[in-house]
Amino acid sequence: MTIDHAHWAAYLLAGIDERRELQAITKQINALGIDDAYAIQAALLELQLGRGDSLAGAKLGLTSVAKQEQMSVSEPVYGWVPTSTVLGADGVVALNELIHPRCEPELVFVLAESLSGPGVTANDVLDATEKVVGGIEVIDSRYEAFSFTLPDVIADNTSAARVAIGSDGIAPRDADLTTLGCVFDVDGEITGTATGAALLGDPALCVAMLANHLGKHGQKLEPGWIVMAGAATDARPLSAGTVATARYSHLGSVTVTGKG
Ligand code: 0L1
Ligand code: MG
Repeated sequence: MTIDHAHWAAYLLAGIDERRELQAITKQINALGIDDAYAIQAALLELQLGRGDSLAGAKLGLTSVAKQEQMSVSEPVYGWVPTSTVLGADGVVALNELIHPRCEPELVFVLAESLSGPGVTANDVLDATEKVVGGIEVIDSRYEAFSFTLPDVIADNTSAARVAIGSDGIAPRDADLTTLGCVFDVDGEITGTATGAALLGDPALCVAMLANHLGKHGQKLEPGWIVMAGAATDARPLSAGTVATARYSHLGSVTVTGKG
């Protein structure tokens, strides 16, 4: 079966623009494979870039074993970070622009050099990184009830919606990223704690996997880009008045606030 990538990309973009929950693609066609899902994701990005957005970076999702087991997968998913989705330092999230957002802490690599797979290692990632900062990603699946299969969420750019980036960073070898800790606090309640090792053993390895994935498609990670390594704790709903803070060892804190 031939999948019309442009059609499904426009379908997803309408969900983003109109802040409308969509029926999952796999409820409408039963043969959506991973390669077609990434092709829809690429077509969606092309539409966004075609109307003036630019690329601020890339992201991984499903890099914690817990999240992979929930979805019965053994591979992360990869997506893009359009510049229009990067928040200012205040971390205010306008909820009238989103559908049913959730927030999750992220380790973010800021690259000084390009990374081009195949064969990229965790050490190569550290060599190419200017700094590591803390962040909070806001994910907002375009699908009804945040319910999807793996190909659906890949096509939907891995639910990417917004990201707040911390201002305090460290050089990548100034701390052991596997033991770097995060406490995620939502409205005064600690909802999750994790160390970097929760991300497939090493956050730098996750970034290497992304560079190697892109290499298969003739793409690379570019200098100046931000790269989210994935969330180590569960995402939490972001509602009007919700204040979520990720407190990192070595990296300071990042806060997002839901503005109704
Ligand atoms: O950034 C992420 O980890 C999202 C991965 C896709 C699954 C989800 O939307 O929860
Ligand atoms: Mg994420």
